[in-house]
Amino acid sequence: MTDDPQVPVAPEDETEIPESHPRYVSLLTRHRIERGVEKDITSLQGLIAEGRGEAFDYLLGEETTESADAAARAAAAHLLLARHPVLSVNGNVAALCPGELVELAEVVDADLEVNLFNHTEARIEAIAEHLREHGATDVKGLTADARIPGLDHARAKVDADGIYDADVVVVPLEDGDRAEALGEMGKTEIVVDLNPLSRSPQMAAVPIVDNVLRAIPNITRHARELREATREELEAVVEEFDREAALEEAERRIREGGREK
Ligand code: PTJ
Repeated sequence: MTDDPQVPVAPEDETEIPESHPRYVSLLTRHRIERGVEKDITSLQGLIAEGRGEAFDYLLGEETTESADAAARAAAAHLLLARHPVLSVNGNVAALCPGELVELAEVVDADLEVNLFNHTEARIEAIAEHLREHGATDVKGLTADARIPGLDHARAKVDADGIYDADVVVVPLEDGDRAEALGEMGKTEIVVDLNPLSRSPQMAAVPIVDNVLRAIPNITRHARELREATREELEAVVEEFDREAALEEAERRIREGGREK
């Protein structure tokens, strides 16, 4: 609920939400997810996932912490070092930050691949079209001619020349099973998830505990800064990142509130 009587609870257009509003991120997120459901991009379960994420974001102060920023920088370095980076797109991230995903893919030369938990052809098509409307030229996930070993649900379906072949995969709002299975395939996983205790960030080489709305553009910003760096410099950024410390810091912040130590 908005605490500003000037802001409609369900604005028709996101430009109706003033950026100065204390609940701006939350209102914008809800608006985009709601529109995502209407367009058959986001699943109904996506609404529940959003509510869960929002509670964690509230406790994190709705800002990118220092440790999440360090994780985003390590993610950018991994993506720039990768042979074949892929950004996995589900119904929530497609609704929340389609343009930002397309931009990141361009900057690090990654593929975009739609991969869904609640898998239907109609949703895959709707998400691919939505990404194209935001500037994507090639969207993978429609062929689904390979399978991630050890997974028995629809999320195992991937493109042979996409996620199956990738060495580095960005998996925002992932389910733990697939995160584990991708790890077992030897892929480097970059997970964006507001819950540091969730199995997917716990499995990830780089867990970014931040709202995707902030995390994706932040990875892009770091990638732009690091674009001219040498392989050695990028490897040093990867090496310096401490995943355990990042997870612990995020959990401490959520449990205790307040600023980072
Ligand atoms: O589009 P589909 O069919 O692939 O389904 C996508 C969802 C997200 C519905 C599906 O993967 C799912 O059910 O996910 P979970 O198990 O609910 O996990 C979602 C995780 O994302 C939770 O840990 C939330 O805290 C977190 N989360 C929610 N919103 C955000 C978020 N993390 C970062 N940014 C957010 N905006």
